[in-house]
Amino acid sequence: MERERAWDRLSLWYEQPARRWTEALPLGNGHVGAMVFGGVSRERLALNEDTLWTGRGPGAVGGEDALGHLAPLRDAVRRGDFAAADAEATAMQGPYTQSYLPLGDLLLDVRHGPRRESGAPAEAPATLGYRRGLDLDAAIASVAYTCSGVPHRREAFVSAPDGVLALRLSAGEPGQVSFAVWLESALWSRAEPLSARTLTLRGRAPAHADPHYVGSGRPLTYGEGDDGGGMLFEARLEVRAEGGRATTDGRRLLFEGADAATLILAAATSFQGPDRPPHSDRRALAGVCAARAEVAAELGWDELRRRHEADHRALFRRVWLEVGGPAPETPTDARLAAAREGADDPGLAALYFQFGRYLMIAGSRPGSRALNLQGIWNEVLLPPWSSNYTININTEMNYWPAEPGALPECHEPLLDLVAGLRRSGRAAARMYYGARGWTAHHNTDLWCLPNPVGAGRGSPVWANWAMGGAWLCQHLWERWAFGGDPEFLRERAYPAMREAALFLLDLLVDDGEGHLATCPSTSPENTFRCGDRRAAVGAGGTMDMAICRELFARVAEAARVLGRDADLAAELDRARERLVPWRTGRHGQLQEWARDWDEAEPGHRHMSHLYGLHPGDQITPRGTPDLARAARTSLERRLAHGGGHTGWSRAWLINLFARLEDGAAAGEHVRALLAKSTLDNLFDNHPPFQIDGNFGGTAGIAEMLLQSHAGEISLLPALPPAWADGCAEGLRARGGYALSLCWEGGRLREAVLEALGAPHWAGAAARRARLRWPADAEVAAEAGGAEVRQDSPRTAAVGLPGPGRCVLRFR
Ligand code: FUC
Repeated sequence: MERERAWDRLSLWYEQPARRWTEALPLGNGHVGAMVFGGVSRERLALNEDTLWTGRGPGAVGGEDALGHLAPLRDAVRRGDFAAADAEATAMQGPYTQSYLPLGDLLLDVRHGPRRESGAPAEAPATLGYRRGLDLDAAIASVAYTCSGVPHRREAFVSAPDGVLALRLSAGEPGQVSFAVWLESALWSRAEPLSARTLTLRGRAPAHADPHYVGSGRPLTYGEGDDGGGMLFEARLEVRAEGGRATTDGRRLLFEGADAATLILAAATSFQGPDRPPHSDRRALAGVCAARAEVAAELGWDELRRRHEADHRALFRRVWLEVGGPAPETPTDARLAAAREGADDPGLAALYFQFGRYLMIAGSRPGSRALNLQGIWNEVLLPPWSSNYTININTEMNYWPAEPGALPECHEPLLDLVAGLRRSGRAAARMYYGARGWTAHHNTDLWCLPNPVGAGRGSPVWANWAMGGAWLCQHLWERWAFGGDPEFLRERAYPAMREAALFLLDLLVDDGEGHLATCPSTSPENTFRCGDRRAAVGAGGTMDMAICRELFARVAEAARVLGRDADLAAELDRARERLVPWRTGRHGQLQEWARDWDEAEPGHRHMSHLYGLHPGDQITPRGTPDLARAARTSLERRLAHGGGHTGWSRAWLINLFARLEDGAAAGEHVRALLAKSTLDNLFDNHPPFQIDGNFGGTAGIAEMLLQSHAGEISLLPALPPAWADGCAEGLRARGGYALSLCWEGGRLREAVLEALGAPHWAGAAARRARLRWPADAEVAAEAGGAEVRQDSPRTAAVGLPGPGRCVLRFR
């Protein structure tokens, strides 16, 4: 299936500079993030560093009085006094999370044409042919225009191999690059030139932030002195101009008449990991930034760029997706505007998919922090929901595309977050529930805060949900299911999953009818009606049960694979059998709670009770047709009442309909995501900007093309009619496979199944996969030693002799 891949067409581009942050274009290496505005005379790169958060270090988990409320809460639930249960839950709450911060801005005043008298006002220069863009394949943002007959060009990237932001200014004629550059931050900080070519910004973050929604009069509090609390941060800029003159005015660096200039910026903080307070050694921090910036400056632009592109492409080029024809010569904002008017642009969906993969590479790399609500890009001091990790859907959604999108390395930061929560969450399990194991609630932060937040004032409908850790364990399992690394299963996945399961065993109570039910239990973030009241807290909510069922089964399976803990595996099997079963309510819907209560908000954005359909795998159209039908009824009810109104909610719908194998509905929700919940720079709009919808949408598109959760690899399970022709290459499937698919006129033409060298399966004499395709077909295989046995008009068993590939053609 060798066809030309037009990587150079994978760009976002615009004919005007960004007027606001959500029009600027994101760069990043997991640690340092930058939003490039592309102004002609004033350029702004808004900067972030992934560890720059408020807080003094890991805090106390609270919960000193929580246990005293647990028995009364459970009593109240048993009595059906849900108002009392909510009140007891509220009384259990501990402190809020800390907040992710912006670092500051790299600013340039660029002069075009002859030098003005000093003090003369800057005029907006007339430009021709302005174009700015983000090349997703090179991970380079660029600005190009002609001014007074001279072409000017700027390019920027954030390099993972060299750990710096690099920006180059050049012009089509010698001596035409003149500019002033400086650094600013809204945090306590000081910017200072160290020479005519070096600038530093040194600052300190607040020791504490209240979330914006608490409405505190003084939300940010600074501590005293460099060791009195609050993260230290530093940015160092090195400029290497070619030709011309370099000076400083004490605040800015000034360059006059250069041929070109390369700017290198390194940034770091005093973060030492989630378990320790930040250090207070300014000199060490300065040393880190100086070394990084100077080494990179020595390498020079061409070499930095070469290394950066090679590093990025090694990840990005694993997957190619083309739907519809080649990209039109239309700026991205104009394509979006047309989509908002109802145009169907499947190519824009493909671009959105690759943008999602780009954002994952730019925002999440081994050793970096996990992607938060805004990835690593945040420009405001008090961001929405603290730009934290909301783990009752949003953070998990961020990582849905990591494995199918062939970016397992980028999954690592989330798995590190789980490891941190396992350490911090043991205290929360003990203090709040008297339980073994570890737990985390609905959100967390840089410091791996594990407790229910709300400080006695929050709503239990979000705060008192203790399943965050258990949901995150799904990611450990998925890493194993896709990657097949037994050492990972043994050393990292199993120990954390096992302890999370112990916590759940201790959270379960008898529901009075012989079933085991989590208590307290909420269904994020919907309330139920009972009488004339709304309430949040009950026992055995549908999502909780789905998560318990999933985790218990996986821990038991892992124990058997590893030959360990036979007694625990048996106990988990028994407990799983006793969990409150799936229930169908009077509307034919999958019940959201153990009882058939009405939802206070039937159009609620969360689809919590559908966890078993997606991201879980317990509900499938062929395996559990009745449940799949009930899930569809629930979805339709949500939609009939306005569901899907936030970006991430819409993105979840794409995945859910893909799992129901309904390509037409999935395609409609992709269109709605683009039309209603996407900003001009393709960032997801909650509103406001929140990045989960980008990743959820990306995962949903992958899920429409390839699924592997139901014991078989399903090709084009939910192809929308409007995506008649296309090609997807390199998507990954569970069991350690990469798939390439080509279709025409809505029919699959060719599939290539490649067995990857996953350690667990590589040793096996043969790899066996079961394939399913959408329409009746006759398969002609070009097997290269593979054994293909078609056993129905739509399925075949494929055996590959170890790693290798096999090509299937469909007639
Ligand atoms: C959950 C959602 C909100 C928002 C917030 C960050 O509380 O219900 O819509 O995404 O997280």
